[in-house]
This record gives sequence, C-alpha cells and structure tokens, in this order.
Amino acid sequence: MNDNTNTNGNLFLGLDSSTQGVKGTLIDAEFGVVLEDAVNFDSDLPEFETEGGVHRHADGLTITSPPIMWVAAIDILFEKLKAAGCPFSSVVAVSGSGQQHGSVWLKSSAVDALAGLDSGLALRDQLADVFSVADSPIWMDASTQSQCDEREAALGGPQAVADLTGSRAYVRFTGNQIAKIYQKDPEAYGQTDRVALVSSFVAALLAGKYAPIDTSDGSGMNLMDIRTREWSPEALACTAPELAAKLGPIAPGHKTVGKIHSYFTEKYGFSPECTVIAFSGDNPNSLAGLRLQSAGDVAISLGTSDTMFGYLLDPKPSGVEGHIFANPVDPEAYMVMLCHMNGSLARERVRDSAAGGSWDAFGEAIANTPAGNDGRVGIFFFEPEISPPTANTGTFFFDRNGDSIDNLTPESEARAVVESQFMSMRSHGCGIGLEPSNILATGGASANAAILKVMSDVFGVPVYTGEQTASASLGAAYRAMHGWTCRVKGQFVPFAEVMSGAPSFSKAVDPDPAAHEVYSSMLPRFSELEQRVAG
Ligand code: 5FX
Repeated sequence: MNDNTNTNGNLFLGLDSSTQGVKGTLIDAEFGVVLEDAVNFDSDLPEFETEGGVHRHADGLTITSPPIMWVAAIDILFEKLKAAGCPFSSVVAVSGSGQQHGSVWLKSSAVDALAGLDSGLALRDQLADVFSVADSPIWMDASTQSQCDEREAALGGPQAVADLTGSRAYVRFTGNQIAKIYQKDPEAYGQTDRVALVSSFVAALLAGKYAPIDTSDGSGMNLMDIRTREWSPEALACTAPELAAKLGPIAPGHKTVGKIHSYFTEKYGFSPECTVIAFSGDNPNSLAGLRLQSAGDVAISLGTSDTMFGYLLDPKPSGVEGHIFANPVDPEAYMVMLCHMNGSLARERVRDSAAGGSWDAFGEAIANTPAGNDGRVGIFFFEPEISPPTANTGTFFFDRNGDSIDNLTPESEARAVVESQFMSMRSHGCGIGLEPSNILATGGASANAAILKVMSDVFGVPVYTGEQTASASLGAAYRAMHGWTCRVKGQFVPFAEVMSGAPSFSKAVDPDPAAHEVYSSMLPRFSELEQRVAG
C-alpha cells in the first residue's frame, strides 16, 4: 500500500476473478498500490454452497462453479472498494484476470441483458437467466479424458495438437470441455449464443457487451492456432458445430473492449470515459505483474507446487508437457508455463526428515555439501508429478554411478531435493524453448538464500527477488495501464516502455561458474535417471 498522491491523477484498476474469489488492485500512475480489496466466494456468498469456490461432483472428476456467483461477487467487490473510499472517478482504465480454462455459456438474451444493465438493481438479479449452462466447468475439472483422446486422434496425436495449439489436449482445456458439453447436453449447446472464458465474461460485464477472448487466455483452450493467433478451423471442426460464431473474435491482450457500462458509472461513480481493456488469464496476468518483458526473462514461483514461466520468442511446443501461450503483453511473443507438482511440499518434507524441521538447518546442510552432491541424485515424487508426467510416487536415490541406493545422508538429502527440482526445471524448460538469462524468484521459499543459490548455480544466471508476488490482479492493473497507453497513443507501445518507471527487483545472488559447470555436465545423467523413475 502507499498513499502517494503525487500522481498525474490517473488510476488503473486490475480485477482478478480467481477460483476462490475476486480481488481488485488499484494502482496510480507511479505504480503505487493505492487500494486493494477482495471477496471470498465461500464466506461472502455462502448461499452458493461452494467449497474453495467450487462444486465437486459425485464422479470425483467434475468440478464446476456457478457463473452467477462470479457476477454477484463483482457488485460486492465494488461495494467494498466504494466503502474504502475508492476514487472510482479517477480510474481511466480497468482490465482483469480470470482463472484459466473455465467457460461461461451465454444465451442470446445475454446481449440485451448486458447492454441494458440497470444501476438501480443488482447485477445478479438482472443476469440470472442468461446462462445456458448454470454451473460452469472450471480448470480443476478432469472429466473430459475421452474428448481429449478423440480430439488428439482427430488432429494427429498429442505432438500435432501441441504444435497447433501450444499444448497437447488437457482435460481442463476449454475445447475439450466444449466437446463434452456438446456431446452430453446438445440442448444447452444449441441454446448457447456465446461461449466466453471467465476472463472475457467479466470484461463483458464491465463493458455491457460481449468482449473478445484475448489470445493469451485463448491459448488455454486447445482451439487457437498458436502461430496465427486465430481459431484453428481443424481444432474447431473436431469439437462442436458452429463453434467459431459462438466463440466470437479473438484479440491481443492490450486491445480496448469499450467504455465501461453506465451501470458502473451511475452506481459506483466511474467516469464514463473509463476504458475496459481485454481481460486475460491469471497466469498471463502474473507474467505481466512480474514484468517479464524480453526473451530470457523467467520467473520461478516457489509455492505449494512450483511454477516456471517465461517470455520467449521461439517456442518448442511439447506433446508431453508444458504450455505455450500467446504472450499477454507482446503480440509477437509467447509465454511458456511449466508446473512441477512436488514443490514446497517436497522441500518441507525433506526439511522435516533431514533437518529437524528447521529452515536454518536445511540451509546449513546445503552450505556444507558440494554443488552436484558428489554425483549423488535424489528424485522426490511425493505426489504424482506433472513435469515429467508420471504416476510413480516415492523417493529415489542414486549414487554417482547411477546405481539405486537406499538413502542419502541427511545433509546430502537436503541438497538433493533442491538440486533435483532445479535440474528438472532446467531440463524441462529447455525442452520447450525456455533459456533463462535471468530469473525472478517469487513465492514463500524465495526468502531462503540457500535455495536461491542452488537455483542460480543450476541455471547459471543471476536470481532476483522483490517485494512483489506473482499477483494476477496487479498484473491486470499493469495491463490496464498498458492497454490504455496504446489506445491514447493510437499505436502499440512496448509493455517495457510503459513499465519503465516500475520498482526494480534486486539481485539476490550471482551464479558461481564452477558450480554451474558441475550442473551442466550432470544434466544428461540427471535427465536419464528422472526418466527412469518416471517410467
Ligand atoms: C493453468 O493452466 C491452470 O489451470 C491454473 O493455474 C488456473 O489458471 C488457476 F486459476
């Protein structure tokens, strides 16, 4: 928070409609956060009976959320911001973020309902009847494996789907969800005028008219040609009929959707000139929030699971793992995202078993052992891993000859867990074109110097940290500023130029060239062992 009033007066609002709730972040023209507030679906809207913002169905695979709850949350958030004194009239642009992959199914009556929103009524009372599917499938849904198999077969296999759309067919990706709804509920499909993403739906609410799906969030659908950034006719054809018309246009993330609807000017005091910039997915917005803006910029978020994402120009889509998305702030570039399930949980388990539950002792163990662990390797798949994809779980230890051994010394084990996580990220990231020239570390474990040192040595690049977390709503506020600047200047302005005054990150550690060399020569052997374990 800052109470900086020394601005030119323009404010930018970022909204994040996440799985658990909706958050708003208001920034000034000097990048200071002026105000933040949030709504939690479970506690603020208990009548929808969600747990963690979702409904889990009896089959154990289907997971949905009611879109009318997302609508209701927007009014509550704006009420909260208003009560906190939000200077809505100074907001010149708003953009946003939505949980990726979730779909919102709208009947044709949505067009008039959105256009005619009445500020005397609540949003939820005016939009209750516009949905052709009352409970939307979201990214946690895993019920579409048969549709994934069918669509991969129709399009030439997993690698062909990845080459075309940036990712192989994933159960949560929207194209496979659309195929399921068409097959299981053709009547609802027939009643649908528009299939929006969560992101484009919230943009539509604010603008009072359908909003385009942005190319970056559109990359999470297995429907868009990742190179042309248009819907792929082949991918649409094997999904459902007349789909192009139901999806509507696709647009880069800096595009203006329109002016904010009078509902929001009359009810909350927004200026009628406030511009709505295309919304995007939460991960693309996090990339914008961390200001990854040139080739080689990579962030590693050390959370419950670890995520690595980065800006790149020359992607190598993989039919096995990882995602290539269109870049949300650069229409020529891409972003890559890789998820490693065994993140903090694995580090914490080893900290508990090998370092008596103490991060200090864990750090000392790393400091007392040599880079490369004298050739010993540990692989820790406490949970089924995503990168590499495997159902094999357990801990696996190897000596310097690659022979299986029962355990490592506690000190060696502490080093092994961190080394194997970063070696794995390096090898899988490189496999889809990610070659970091610097790394921004975020998330809880980025406060641990010993962990950052291994990260820097494994990748051979400096590691930076900052106050900032991978916040999607802050990224959305930055994108609001970017899109607004492009509109005002009447041309595309590089994101880096618009962000030039943003607070800088500080260098936490430089790589040790000798240690980096050890890891580089170990990498082929590590990958071979990891593959052996993953099966
Ligand atoms: C990304 O592909 C995901 O499925 C998740 O990170 C969701 O975007 C979470 F909202």
